Amino acid sequence: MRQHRTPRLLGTLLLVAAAGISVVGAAPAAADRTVTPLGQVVPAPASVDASGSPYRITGGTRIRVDDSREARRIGSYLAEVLRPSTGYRLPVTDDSGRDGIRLQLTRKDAALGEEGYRLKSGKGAVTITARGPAGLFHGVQTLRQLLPAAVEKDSAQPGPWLVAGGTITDTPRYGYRGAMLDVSRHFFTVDQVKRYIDQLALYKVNKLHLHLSDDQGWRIAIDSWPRLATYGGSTQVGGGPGGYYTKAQYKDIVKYATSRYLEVVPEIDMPGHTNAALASYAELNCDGVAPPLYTGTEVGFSSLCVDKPVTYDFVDDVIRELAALTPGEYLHIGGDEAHSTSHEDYVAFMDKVQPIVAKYGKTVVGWHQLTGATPAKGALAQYWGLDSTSAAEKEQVAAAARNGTGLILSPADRVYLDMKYTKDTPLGLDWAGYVEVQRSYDWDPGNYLPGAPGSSVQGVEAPLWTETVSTSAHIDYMAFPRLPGVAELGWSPASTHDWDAYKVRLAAQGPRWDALGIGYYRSPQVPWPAE
Ligand code: TNX
Repeated sequence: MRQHRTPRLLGTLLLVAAAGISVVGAAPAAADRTVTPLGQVVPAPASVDASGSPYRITGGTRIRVDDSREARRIGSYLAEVLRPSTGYRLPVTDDSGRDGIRLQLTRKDAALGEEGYRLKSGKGAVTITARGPAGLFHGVQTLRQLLPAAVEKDSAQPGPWLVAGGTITDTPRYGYRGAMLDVSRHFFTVDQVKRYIDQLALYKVNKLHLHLSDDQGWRIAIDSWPRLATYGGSTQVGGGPGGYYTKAQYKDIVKYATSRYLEVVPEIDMPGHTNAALASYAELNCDGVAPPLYTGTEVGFSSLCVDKPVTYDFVDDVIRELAALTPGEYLHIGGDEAHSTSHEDYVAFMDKVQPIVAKYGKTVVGWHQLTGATPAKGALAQYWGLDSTSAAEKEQVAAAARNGTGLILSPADRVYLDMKYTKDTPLGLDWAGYVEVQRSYDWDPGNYLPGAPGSSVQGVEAPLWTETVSTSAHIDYMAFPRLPGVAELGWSPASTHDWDAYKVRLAAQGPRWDALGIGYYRSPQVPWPAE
């Protein structure tokens, strides 16, 4: 019965899609959910041409991959997503053929860049082509979203498994599309971080910024200063046991992130936010006295001792060991809320520390206070101000941007995932205000900061501070449904930006999160389908 309806339904969808209108209203009837319109994806694809017959995955479908390690690996990843719910065998093969699910790496189409892809779907095949493996992987995420939400379940479901006919050609707006997890205020295990990585990958996020140190805990083993982890990592907000990553565990996170085409950006926050380090080694303190470990949530009370030579031995060792563990380009040195460091000391400190980052082959990222010192050539500043931030502070950042400092935009009153949604939502802080879903999505990174050239914007990042967040269920609830909106700001062309269309696409993600076991905030701003 359902299939008989499909051609007529499809005709309607095509007409509507051609008119550039979004397709699914709130609470569509069950039969209408059979074929997801090609454009109903988060982040919105750059270009959609809906035409032709749908492709159907069946028990005989094969996943045909190029004869390359990366394509084969991505093919197996896709098979692992599809097998439990479809109940099909879905063998991955490098036998060429014109049918099935085809994953192809070809350098031909320069316009796709390293992260773009083309997805073509028709009667006999759905073919994803990309220049680089990251593009192929992002195309696979799109394919997942074009299948019914039940495809995400881990037990056999009825289907049918149809992919609407036509072509998506898709490339990202920005190269830096990040999410930050604060593993210092509360510690999160390797498995919890992997779970978040999988969620980020669904939305084509390509940077995982790990906030590895703060007043409440030091979370990465450093061989030359072992007490940082063993003592400085031994607690967390509220006084729990804390924890830290051994080098092998950190490498495991990096490897897992890499397999999902995310680059890990590690942060060691300094010169402030350093109580855990100061507590671990008395000699790092100007008075030579180690303070006690800290389990509260105040900020701005700690500082490394800027005048002591040992401070720079410490920084050099930490950055050297961390850089050696990190294949990515960036190393984040924090630099925020150094309220216990004089301005003069702050500038002197940053002048000494940034060259250490360069010495170990990494590019500096710092919170935007770094623009109050002299950002190194090539450094990125991460802006975390709000609408109410003073014009002078915004101008300081904009002036640095005009001078060549790249920007990552993380406005706290838009994309801080630790802000409460409303006064009644249980978790989160509210110092930057309440951040509902529309507020989080409805701004343009391209002309956000007055006086900063659009070309200085490298992308966006959604930080999740964890003073009030201590479990994966908490992460789910704070990140969903805001995170996909930030991911879309990073990926989709500005021309697709439209809250009314977005909220309908976002609503269609709800059943996917249900299927994946992601508990989300059911914002009244979003027309979730009836359960
Ligand atoms: C400000 S944003 C901080 C963090 C807190 C956060 C809580 C920034 C660079 N610093 O230390 O965790 O607010 O929202």
